[in-house]
Amino acid sequence: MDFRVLMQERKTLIDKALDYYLPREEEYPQEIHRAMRYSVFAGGKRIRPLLTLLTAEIFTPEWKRALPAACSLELIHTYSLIHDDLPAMDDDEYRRGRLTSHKVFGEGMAILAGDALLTLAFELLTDNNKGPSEFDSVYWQEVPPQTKLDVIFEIAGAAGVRGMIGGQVVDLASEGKKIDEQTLEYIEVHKTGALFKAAVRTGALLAQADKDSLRRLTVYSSLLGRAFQIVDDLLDVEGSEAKMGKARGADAKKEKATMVSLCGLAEAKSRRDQLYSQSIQELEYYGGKADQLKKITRFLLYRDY
Ligand code: GRG
Repeated sequence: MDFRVLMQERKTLIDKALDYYLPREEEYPQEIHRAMRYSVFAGGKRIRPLLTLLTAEIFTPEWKRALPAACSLELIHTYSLIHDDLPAMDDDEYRRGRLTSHKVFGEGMAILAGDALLTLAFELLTDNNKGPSEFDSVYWQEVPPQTKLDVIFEIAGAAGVRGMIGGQVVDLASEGKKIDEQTLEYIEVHKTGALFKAAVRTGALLAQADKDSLRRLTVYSSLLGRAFQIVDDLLDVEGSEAKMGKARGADAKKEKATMVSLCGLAEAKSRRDQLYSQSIQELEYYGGKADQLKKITRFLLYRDY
C-alpha cells in the first residue's frame, strides 16, 4: 500500500481510538474535558503512536493490540506540550497555529488538563474494561499481563525523571546559560528521545519481539530521536511557516542552544543525514517488513514542517 494512504489510515484509527478513550465534552465537569480534547485534537502528527503501530506491524498481524498503548503515548506527549507552553516554562501563546491551552482555558485548567491526560494514559494501560467497543475488547484484553506490566514500566520510565522530565529539568536549568554539546545532547536524548524510544519498544514488546530485536530497535529509535530533534532545530531556521502554522526563529529569539546554534546549519544537516542512514541500517535486518517504518523515518527527517 502507498505510504501516505497507509499513514492516513493508521492516523484515522488512532484518532477514533483517542476519541473513544477521552471523556465526552458534555460530561461533568465539562471544562476539563473540553481542555483535554482541545489539545489532543489540535492537529498533531501522531508520530509516536504511528511508530508504535508500525513497529508492531513488523512482527505480527495482531498489531492493533498496540493501539491503547500507542494512544497512551500521544496523551503523554500532549500533556508535555500543554505544560511546556505554560508561562512558568516556555511561555508560548501559539502551538500548531492555535492558541495554547492556558490562553484559552486559563493556567489552572491547563495544568489540570495536562495532569488529567498523563493519568488517563496510565488508566488506559491498566484498563481491563470488558466494554462492547472494539477498542476495549479486541485491542487490549488479549495482551498477556506480564507484557502489559513491561509496557507500563517502559512508558512510565520514558515519561519520568530518567526520561522526558529529566530532559525538561536540564533544559529549564540551562535557560539563559551557555551550554556545551554534552548538555545539549542530554536534553535532547531525554526530552524528545525518551518517548520515541518508548514508542518503538512498546510496539516491539506488544508484538512479543525477541531480545535481539528489542536491542536493534532500541538503537534505531535512539538514533531517530536524536535526528528528530535536530530536524526540529532545522525547521526553526528553514521550515515552511505556512505548513508549520508558526513563525520561524523562536529558538534564536529565546537564545536557545540548539544543534544549529552550536554547530551551524551545514554540520547539523550532516549529522541528521548520518543519524538517518545509521537508523535505517538497523531496520535492514527485517527486509520488506520494515518498509513502512523506513518510509516514516525518511518522512520525519526530511520534512519541511
Ligand atoms: C513539561 C514534562 C514536560 C516536558 C516537556 C516534549 C517537551 C518536554 C517539550 C516540547 C518542546 C519541544 C518543541 C521539543 C522539540 C521536539 C518536539 C517534542 C516537538 C513536538 O513534537 P511533534 O512534532 O508535535 O511530534 P506534534 O505537534 O506533531 O504533536
